[in-house]
Amino acid sequence: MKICKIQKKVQKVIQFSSLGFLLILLMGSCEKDMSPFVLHDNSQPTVNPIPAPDVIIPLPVSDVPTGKLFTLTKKTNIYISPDIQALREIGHYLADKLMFATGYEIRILPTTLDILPEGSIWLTTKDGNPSLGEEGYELNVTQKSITLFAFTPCGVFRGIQTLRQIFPSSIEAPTILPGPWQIVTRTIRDYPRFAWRGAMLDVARHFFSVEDVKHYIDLLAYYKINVLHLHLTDDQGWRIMIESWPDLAIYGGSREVGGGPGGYYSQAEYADLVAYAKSRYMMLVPEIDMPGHTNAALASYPELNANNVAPPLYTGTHVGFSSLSVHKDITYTFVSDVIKEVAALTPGPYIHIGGDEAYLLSDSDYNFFIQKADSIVRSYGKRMVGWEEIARANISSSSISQHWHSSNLARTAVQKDLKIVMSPATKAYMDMKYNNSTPLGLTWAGYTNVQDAYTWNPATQIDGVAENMIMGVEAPLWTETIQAIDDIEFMTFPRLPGYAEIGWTPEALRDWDTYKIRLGSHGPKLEVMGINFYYSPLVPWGITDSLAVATAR
Ligand code: TNX
Repeated sequence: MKICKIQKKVQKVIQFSSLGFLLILLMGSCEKDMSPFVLHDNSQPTVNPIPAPDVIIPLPVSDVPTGKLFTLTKKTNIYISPDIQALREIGHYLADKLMFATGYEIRILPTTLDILPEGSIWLTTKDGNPSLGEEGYELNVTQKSITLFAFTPCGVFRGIQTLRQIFPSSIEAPTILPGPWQIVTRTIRDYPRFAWRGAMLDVARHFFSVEDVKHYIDLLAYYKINVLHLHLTDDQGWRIMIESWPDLAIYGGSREVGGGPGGYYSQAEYADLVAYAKSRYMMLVPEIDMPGHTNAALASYPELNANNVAPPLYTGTHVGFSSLSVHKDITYTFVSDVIKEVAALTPGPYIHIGGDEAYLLSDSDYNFFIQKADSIVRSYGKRMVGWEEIARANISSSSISQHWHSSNLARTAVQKDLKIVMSPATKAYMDMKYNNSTPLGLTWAGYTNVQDAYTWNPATQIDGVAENMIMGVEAPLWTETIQAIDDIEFMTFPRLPGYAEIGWTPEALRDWDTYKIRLGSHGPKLEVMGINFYYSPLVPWGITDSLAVATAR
């Protein structure tokens, strides 16, 4: 009876937490016909379906709970059809994700059947429904099985992130836990609002290892982010080997902000990152920032300077003091060689050329350079992306302008028929401090708390820039003050899930008051994953299951 009272009390508090859900299941219900979560009341009907705990970020387009439970057991296998490599790999990815906490050796089995053994997970693009699009999926969880349908393997991969999120948080634990591994039965139909849902990482101000970037890719994938924009070069460092200009990386990459040793990616390492991102259905967009933000290049090759004198390496944090020489022929040999090598290593269609804060150049010199860069990028079969300033130049309408600061430049871009990626610094810059006690980050665009980061609509952010001109959203993390993966996690979480939801979920379904509760339910998930996130007081954090993890260790 006592347990029953406690249960009734905690039900309300923890009903949105998947761990809470697990706890309630473990406690059992106090009356036979009473389902978890439903307060017993004589006026209520006695059949009480189990509502699906509302934990998915980004929120799906539709999610209909059906009131039962599916249980993952040691007999569960993953079936795939058709038997193609992409689905096999996704099957293994899912099995790996489920294996650590459950301890089950889940097998990946091709099938041609539509009826599978009880307890199975079926991943399929068979008879895929094109109306789901490239990234959409349908997830059907019944008592007997889980079916994940999509039109493409990418859609299956996105659906797997949803599946991971609806298991108890402890499914993400690195060590074996007892379970039970249950989820509420439901039918989800889901697809994204925007095609471009990005995160940018500045590896130039501080360098981050391949391992760190892969870890970051995994965190982004959990929230269905599909673009990783790597800011590879800046005044403080050049981070990718260019074989035809090797000193860019060897010398130009040898420092970082604060004077540390920096580093760079060999071409093989960069290709490894591209492949890793691809395995998470994420496109890598490389940025070579030009004509400003080029001190590292200018320091490496004297001939790139107007006076043929190389400046020293720079380890401070000022911007706007360096420029390529726009009227020297060698500049375009350099740009062409670099773009050629980067394009050859990058399967995605985009090359980002920066173009921001070129304060040393006149408008006409700037425009001259950007037009040249645009045609060079196109000559290697790619589309140019640049920060919003590029919209001033006369460039091809296949190019993309990334809004960060100026509404006027965004409107100029739209007038020129350029598509826009929305990264308004006042909302989407993850290097802005949460508030005045945030130990890391900058403040030039103001503080951005978790609510500010979530409560804006890309399609109404700028007068005259409507949804049809917007490719999507991207949240940059500039790293002047960010030195380690723990710092990346602290500034990114918990803002990033909000950007992911802005990019994915229909605007009409978004609302801070319900989102913050879902975000709170991700606290236990992030904890179990070991992420160093900021416990924003604006978020009602769920009950953690770190205790369970500690016991297992
Ligand atoms: C502005 S936004 C920059 C970067 C800085 C950032 C710091 C943009 C295109 N340029 O060079 O790192 O502010 O928040």
